[in-house]
Amino acid sequence: MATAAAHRTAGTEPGEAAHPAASSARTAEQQTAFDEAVAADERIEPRDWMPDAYRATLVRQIAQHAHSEIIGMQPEANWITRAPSLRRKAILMAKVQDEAGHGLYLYSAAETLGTSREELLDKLHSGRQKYSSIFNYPTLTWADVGAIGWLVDGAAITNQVPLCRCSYGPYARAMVRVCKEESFHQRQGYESLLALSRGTEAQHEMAQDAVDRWWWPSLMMFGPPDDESSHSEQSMTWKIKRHSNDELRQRFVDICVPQAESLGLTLPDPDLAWNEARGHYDFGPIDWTEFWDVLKGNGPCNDQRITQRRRAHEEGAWVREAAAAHAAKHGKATA
Ligand code: FAQ
Repeated sequence: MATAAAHRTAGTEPGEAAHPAASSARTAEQQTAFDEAVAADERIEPRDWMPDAYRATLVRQIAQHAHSEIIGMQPEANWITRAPSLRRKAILMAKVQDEAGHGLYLYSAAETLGTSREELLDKLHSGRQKYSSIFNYPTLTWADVGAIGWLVDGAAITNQVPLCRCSYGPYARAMVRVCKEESFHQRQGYESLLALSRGTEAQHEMAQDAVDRWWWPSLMMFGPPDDESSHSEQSMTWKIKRHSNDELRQRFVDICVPQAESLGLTLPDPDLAWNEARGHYDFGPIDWTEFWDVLKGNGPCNDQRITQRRRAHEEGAWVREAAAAHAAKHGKATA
């Protein structure tokens, strides 16, 4: 919408009066253009005017998402040296590298909102920003790698496919590629679990044990129930989020039940049952005390994850310095 876009562009027009009344009229005009663009399903782009709270919400969510991708490398990387075959090792290394790539797209998307990667990493390292609760659980056996692929990547896709239609352009576009890669991750996890489930009795038990441990934390990934979700309503009005936490959680359960049957594994929930009237599976209560406890830092691996992240950052300082020196030298040579 060309007219709305013209009003949306941030900044003061040349010669525009700095009078407070003129400035507040201009802001009202920009707010209207922003609201119209969101209502018309247009994309908001980095140089467009946007409300401060919209920008802050995006930075919060994108940063948390980016941090989840890079912290999420740790649980699976734990198994790279112990993968049971060269094929599995090569697949796992590629997957973990993909997660690093997702982190990069997302930090770049956050940079378009005026926040530097250094600032966001500093907030992660000092505990001022979050990452997904799911990555505070340990990977105890090789089957956990399959369970993460099937359930954690599966939950991530369910949550992220609607984000491809997020109102903020750079985030939505990053999600398109992320979702394609996550879809491959989900399938490799499923295939790996299937091989274990159809293997020896001990392998089948290992796969079942992994699913038993990862099922409930995967459901928690979608965030608190709708009546306790502080941001959902506003984020849905802004079309950052397209569905509520509970809607996406239900969609995920509905997808997983038949897949678990095909895998020959059971989901650890005695209340799981098809509800003809609702057209969905009913499922048992989620332990929200555990969820909030993990968010407070009391999960089984919170300390380990953040300590490892800080160490990796410190040990990588020379790489960043060398890359910056190279870029500066290259820039001078070009000039
Ligand atoms: N963990 O009001 P809401 C992946 C916080 S990527 C930790 O409902 P919102 C790929 C929330 O921040 C996984 N904190 O919040 C992969 C807020 O606290 P705040 C990450 C959580 O933002 C696979 C408070 O609770 N995906 O797995 C969680 O509207 C395998 C109230 O909650 C994304 O980040 C949680 N699970 O909805 C990588 C997707 N849930 O900030 C490696 C994008 C909620 O006020 C290996 N994010 N909180 O202090 C989103 O869609 C949303 O941010 C939600 C939360 C749905 C996660």
